[in-house]
Amino acid sequence: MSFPANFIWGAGASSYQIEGGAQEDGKGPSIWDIMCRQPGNIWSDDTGNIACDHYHKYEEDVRLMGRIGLKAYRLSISWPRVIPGGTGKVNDKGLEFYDRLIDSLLKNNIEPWVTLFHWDYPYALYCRGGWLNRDSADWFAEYTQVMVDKLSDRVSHWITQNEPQCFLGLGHQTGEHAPGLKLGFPDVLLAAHHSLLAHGKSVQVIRSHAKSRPLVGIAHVGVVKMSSGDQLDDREAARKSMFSITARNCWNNTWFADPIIFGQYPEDGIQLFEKDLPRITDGDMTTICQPLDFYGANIYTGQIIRASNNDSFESETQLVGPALTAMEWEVSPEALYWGPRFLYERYGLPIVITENGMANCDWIHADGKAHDPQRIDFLSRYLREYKRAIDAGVPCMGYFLWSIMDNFEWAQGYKQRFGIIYIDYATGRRTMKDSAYWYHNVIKSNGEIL
Ligand code: IFM
Repeated sequence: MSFPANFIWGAGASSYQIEGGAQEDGKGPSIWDIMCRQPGNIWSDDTGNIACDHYHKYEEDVRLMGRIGLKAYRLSISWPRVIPGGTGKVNDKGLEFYDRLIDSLLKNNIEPWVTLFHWDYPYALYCRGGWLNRDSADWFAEYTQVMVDKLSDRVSHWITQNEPQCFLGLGHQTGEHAPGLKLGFPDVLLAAHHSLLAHGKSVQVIRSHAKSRPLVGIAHVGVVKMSSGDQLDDREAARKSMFSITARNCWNNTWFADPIIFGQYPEDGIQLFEKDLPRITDGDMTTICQPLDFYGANIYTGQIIRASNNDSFESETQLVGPALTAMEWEVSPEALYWGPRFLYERYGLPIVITENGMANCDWIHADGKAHDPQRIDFLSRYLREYKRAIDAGVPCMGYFLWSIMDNFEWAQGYKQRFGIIYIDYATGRRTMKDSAYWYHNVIKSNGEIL
C-alpha cells in the first residue's frame, strides 16, 4: 500500500472554525460573527467567538501536529483579522498572528498550505454588496497581495477559495450559512461570477508577487458520482452525471471548474440557467482562467450511478439503513477512487484531496481516552480507494484529513466532531483521539499499514 515518495500527508482546519479571538487585537467582524449573533441561526446558538482558542493555543496545536507527524497543515486566513475593513488599512497584529503560526509550523517541519478564503468574509465588504459587487474581485486581489507580500518568503502552497459551491449555495441561495441570503438565482450566479473573477485575479497576484515559485490551486466540493460496476456504460454514465448540471443550484462541479480551467461556462449550465446568466464582460473569462498547479477536491461521500436505457444515467436506489456518519452523509469509500479519477481525466491537473474525514459521536471514555474506531475504519477504507486511483495512474499529490481538531461546524455549531484531536470546549483541553495515533502510523509507514 506504499504511497508515492513525497506524498503529502496533511490535515486541515479553517480560521473561523478554530481560532476564536473574534474581537481581539483589532480584528474586524466577519459575516460569520454577525450570523452567530442572531439567535436561532446556529445550532444551540453556538458561536466561533472562542472556538478551539487556537488564536492563543496555536503553539500547543502545532506541537500536536508535529507529534502526529503531519507533513503539511492546511490553514486559512481570516481576511477581517488582517484587513478589518476588508480593504485599506492592514492590521499588523492580525498579520503577526499568521507570521508566528507559519514560523511555528516550519520549525516543526510542517509545510503550510494557505487557503485565502474559507468563508469568513469581512462584514464591512458585505455591507458594500459583498460578492454581488463586481469590485469584490479587486478587493480579493488586494487582500491576496497583502498575504503574499507577508508570507510568500515561507509559504509556497496557496489555495484561493474553499468550496464556492457552499459559500454561494448555502450562503447566498438557501441562507443556511452566512451571510444568510436567499437570493434569486440570477443574483446567485452574479455572485458566483464575481467570485470566479476574484479567484482569477488572486492567482495573477500570487504568481506576480510571490517571492519563490508558488503552487496554486482551489478547493472545490467534489460532487462525486461512482460507477455502479465495471461495465463501460455504467462508468460513462457516472462520468456524465458527475459533469452534468441538472438543477438550478450550486451543487455541481462544472459551473465552478470549467471556467477556471477551460475558460468557459459549461454548455448544459448555460442552457439550463439561460434566463439567469450574469453579464460577462469582455476579458472576464480570460481573467478567470489562470494556470493552476493542482485541483483541490473536498470529498466526503458519493452517489452510485448506473446507465439507463436512453443512453443517460440514473441513481441506484438508496439502500435501506445505509452507513451514515454523524452528518448523515453516506459512507462511500469508492468516492476517493472515482472522484480523483474522473476529475483528473476531465481537467488534467494533479489531484490533492484537500478535505476528507468524518463527523463522529466522540467523547472522552471512562479510561480518559478518545476512542474513535469508526473514524479509523472510515479513513482506512477511503485511503485504500485513493491508493487505487493512484495505482490506476491518477497523479495525486497529497491528502488532507479533515480535520486536525474538532471545531465549529458552521450552522451545526459544535454538534458534530470532525477532529482527530478532541477538544473539550469548556476547558480548552486537547486529547489525541485513537485516530490521531493511527494517522501517525499511516504517515510513518507512508501508507504501508493500510
Ligand atoms: O467543516 C467543513 C469545512 O469547513 C468545509 N468543508 C466541509 C467540512 C465538513 O462539513
